[in-house]
Amino acid sequence: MRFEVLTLFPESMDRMLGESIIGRARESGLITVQITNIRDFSENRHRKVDDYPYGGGTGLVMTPQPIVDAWQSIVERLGVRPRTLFMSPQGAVLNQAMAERLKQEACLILLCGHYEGVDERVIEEIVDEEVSIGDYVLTGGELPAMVLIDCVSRLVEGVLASETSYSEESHYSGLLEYPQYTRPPEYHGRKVPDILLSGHHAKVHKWHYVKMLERTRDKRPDLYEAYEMEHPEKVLEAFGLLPKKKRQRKQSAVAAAGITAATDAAAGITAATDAAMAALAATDAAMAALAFADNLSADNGMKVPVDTGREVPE
Ligand code: 6GU
Repeated sequence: MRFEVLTLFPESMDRMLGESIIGRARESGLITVQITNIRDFSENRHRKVDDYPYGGGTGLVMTPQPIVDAWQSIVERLGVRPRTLFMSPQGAVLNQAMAERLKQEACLILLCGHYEGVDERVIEEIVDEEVSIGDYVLTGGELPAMVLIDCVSRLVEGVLASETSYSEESHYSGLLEYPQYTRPPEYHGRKVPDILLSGHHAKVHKWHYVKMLERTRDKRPDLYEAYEMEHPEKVLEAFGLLPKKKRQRKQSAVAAAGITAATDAAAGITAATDAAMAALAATDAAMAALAFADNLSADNGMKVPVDTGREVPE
């Protein structure tokens, strides 16, 4: 994959992108990052690239000529017109899904603005998409471009050590990562959880998954809610709240919905009123499931916060 960067600050970007995993990926040819200095294309005799804004106001605006000519030189060199992104706080915010989509491109041009912005006609003429990296304002698009290059490059096959390494982790699956430990087994009195030293792979795997769920629920309830909607059974199973297969088959769809609502409430996710409404539809099943949830979370030692003060309406 190829990244063509248009910037006024080529040196610092090149240095940062020469290190670590991305640096190695560039050396091995898995990715190419070529950086073009916009100033080199200025037709102004002082190599000026900015000017005062029409209509007044503070700050300077990048003029269109050097940017569009620099961009044109890339298009001519490549013989194609790559998708052109403008790094801007006005863009859609980069996330893992966007990174997956951008990975499909053979080449991306990343335009980094500076000062108070770029002349609007540049955006009209060459930009396909504006991309932000979050809801805050930075002084330029260089750091965001590096964030994007890092985030997309690590999805390119061969860039990470093993092919599975990104698919297993974090935002890829919609969950945060489980806590990691290395030697020593005890540090400043803090012990590595016994289960990780047990060598019991199935148990370790289950522990990892439960920790991912717990962490996501505690740190990023927004991500957790989305994950839970997509994989309700996996979540219930991991917390030991899924009834045995046989029993489940006998239950009607309504009763199953009641169980889901009740166990959600037991995990402290759904607002009590919502749960109560859902539970009303299948009170018996909900009561049974709550008792079941109570029992299990009491004896399996897992941290499922159970809302014991809650009343299930008759
Ligand atoms: Cl892409 N550019 C600037 N200047 N500020 C930002 C940003 C981009 N994303 C978040 N803040």
